[in-house]
Amino acid sequence: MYKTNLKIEIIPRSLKIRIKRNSTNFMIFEIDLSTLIYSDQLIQLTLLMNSSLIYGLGEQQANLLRNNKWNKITLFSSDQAPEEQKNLYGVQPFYMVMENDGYSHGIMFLNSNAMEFIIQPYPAITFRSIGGIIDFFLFTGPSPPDVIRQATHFIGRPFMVPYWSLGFHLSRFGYNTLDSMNQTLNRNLALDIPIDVHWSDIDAMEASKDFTYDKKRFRLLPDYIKYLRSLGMRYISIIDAAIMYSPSPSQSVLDDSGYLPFTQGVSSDIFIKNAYNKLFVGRVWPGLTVWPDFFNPSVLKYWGDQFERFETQDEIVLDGVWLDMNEPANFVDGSIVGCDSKNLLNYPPYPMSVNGRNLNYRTICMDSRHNISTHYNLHSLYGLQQSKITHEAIMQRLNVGKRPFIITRSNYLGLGQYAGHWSGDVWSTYQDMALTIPSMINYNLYGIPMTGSDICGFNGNTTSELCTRWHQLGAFYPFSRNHNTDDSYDQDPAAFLNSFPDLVSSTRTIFKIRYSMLPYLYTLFYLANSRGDTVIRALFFEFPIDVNTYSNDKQFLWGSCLMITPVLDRNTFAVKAYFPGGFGNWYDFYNGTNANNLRFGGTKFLEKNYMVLDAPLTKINLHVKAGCIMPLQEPALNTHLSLKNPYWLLIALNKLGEAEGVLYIDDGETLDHTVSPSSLGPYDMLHFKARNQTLRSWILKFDYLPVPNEESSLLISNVTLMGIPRKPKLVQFDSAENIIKRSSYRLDFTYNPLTQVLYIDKVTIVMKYAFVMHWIY
Ligand code: MIG
Repeated sequence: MYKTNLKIEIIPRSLKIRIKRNSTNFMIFEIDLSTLIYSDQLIQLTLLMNSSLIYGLGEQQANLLRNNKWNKITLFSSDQAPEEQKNLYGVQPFYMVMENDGYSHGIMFLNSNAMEFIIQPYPAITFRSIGGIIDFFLFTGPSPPDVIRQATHFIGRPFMVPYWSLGFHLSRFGYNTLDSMNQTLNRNLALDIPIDVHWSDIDAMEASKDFTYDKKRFRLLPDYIKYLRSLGMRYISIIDAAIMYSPSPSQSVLDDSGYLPFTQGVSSDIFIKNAYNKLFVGRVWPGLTVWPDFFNPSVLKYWGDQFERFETQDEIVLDGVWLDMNEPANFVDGSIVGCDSKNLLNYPPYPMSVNGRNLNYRTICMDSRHNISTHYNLHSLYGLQQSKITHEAIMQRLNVGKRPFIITRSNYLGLGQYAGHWSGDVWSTYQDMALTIPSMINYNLYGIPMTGSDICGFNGNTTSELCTRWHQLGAFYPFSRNHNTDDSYDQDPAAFLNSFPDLVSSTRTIFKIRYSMLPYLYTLFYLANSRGDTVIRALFFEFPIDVNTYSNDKQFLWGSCLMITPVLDRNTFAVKAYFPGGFGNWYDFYNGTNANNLRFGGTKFLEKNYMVLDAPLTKINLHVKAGCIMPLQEPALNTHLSLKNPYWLLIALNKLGEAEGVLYIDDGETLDHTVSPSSLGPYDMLHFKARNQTLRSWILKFDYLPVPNEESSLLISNVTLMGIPRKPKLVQFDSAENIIKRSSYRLDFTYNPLTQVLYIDKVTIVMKYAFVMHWIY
């Protein structure tokens, strides 16, 4: 708590405490301690507030601005496909409040038991938990980005993603054979769809057992992984939390003929126990199962051993790990013989309802035992702890010196340090597609910017049109993966070639655009990792004094520079868009026209910064904010190839003729130097600034070149300036040290008077040296 920002008032002759913001006198909350409940298995606390603009509290499927009409939000990790008002896979007891004047604060309840938040129209919020202590934190901002920087400073900043993980991911449950997996990849590559990562699901395992692959149906998987790598691509496999229970006939720990992930877990004694100190046995995909206790100090070695054996003996070399079923999910309620009914852990005195069921529904009994406590206390931390152990095991044992890449379903505060999250089993519906936007925005508020949803939906069959729109939206998920359930039709882009070729062309186009924007996206991830910035932002985040933005969750931003306005409805070819800061504040990404001038193009102009934009089936609307310089790069079929291409600068001048931006570059995989002091990866940090008809670069740091000692391995080949009012007489390049020594020369350019865009597209600028460029009227 930044105490100096706050005033604490103790109301005389009462037990009321008021916390106010000094500068505005805004009451952040009032607690009446006489209403407090503080017992062993029930804690309750109410904060009276002065604003009902509440965001966060996950994981739920909901609109961005939380409904405050007695809205009861339960948090408890559950294997529950997204549905509104249900508690889902993750637990994020954090919310942000917009005050007045654009100020904001964040509140975090650091409690791991099953809990409820009740948002009331007073406004007020009641927090209830069935265990633990009251440990809550206030982050005073005052701007929304400040709140998140403070919160992630406290819970841990997001891990630095490998560059390749920002490419397109192709996956499905139910390839069933390596042939079909391979064919799916090849038919998409043949259509020039960029792909970086191919994933396999539990159907590639032998009888759904972790750390195995089916040696018949996926016999050549090790070779396939080599093939992917030869194309510059990567491979990721699912790992389920539960391990098959398979005691060997001899019952001897020296007998390693059985299923080693089980027998080794027994010999190192790392599985969760029941209340009688025997193995806790439930049932998941492989049949009877046990669960590793990721809180046991011996589990790190055990877990690392499994990955290492999979890699060295089976030659399954993973570039990343996909952690599923780690709520933990179970096909039966509790153990195979149920849960003991006569105890206060399985049946607590305050019977908190979890999606209308009791706590043990389809998970493990609350009285089961971990090394450090009962499952009752640790349930919602299981996915976090598994991610942390997986992160450490991979880093120490397999990818030494490289960034681990983990995507997990269950999660808790602080997860962002170790892993990203996908939103689970969304349905192939427009409704679910639309609600992936608030999901993604919220995970950025929780410090987990590497997030996204299954493109085209997981459950149910998608339609061609929905899937076209979903690829357009999904191209702007930080974690961009097409994934599908095993009993639905194929939904990879190439599957639509004959039935709906528009999907293929639209997807190709939009993913080329995504790939061209990866240097910008990667820089955002660097800023998230180094200082807690968000990657995906709601409009209100950047325009907090504009109340029109407060409930907008149909549009979103990449950083502060790119606004994305997807079509979220069927049979809809125009979309109403809000332009925060006014039309003049935004340029059309595709042709560079300032939105103020778009009315001349026949677009319907509405009042108050709203406009109806054309949105034909193959187009998603994108706008660049005036004042921004976005670093781009010529796209390619994957990031291994695109990283060899020259960079482009997209410059959107504001009314004063100014713009700026930064670019972060490194090798894309070395452990991040900002978080891990032990690694010293070299990187480049460039700052670009345009003003007074001059573009300048500053080299803040430059010690990385893709090809060592080869200066031409980092070049800018293209500069596009939006908002140039008339044709310049000449464009001149100056550089004290650039490749053409002490020279000043004229550059070729073209100018489009209709769009007012200046294209300088035949340059060769060596990024290593500062440069200056003038356009002269
Ligand atoms: O019981 O591994 O959310 O992405 O394809 C379902 C099969 C288990 C749920 C995951 C989904 C995955 C599926 N899994």
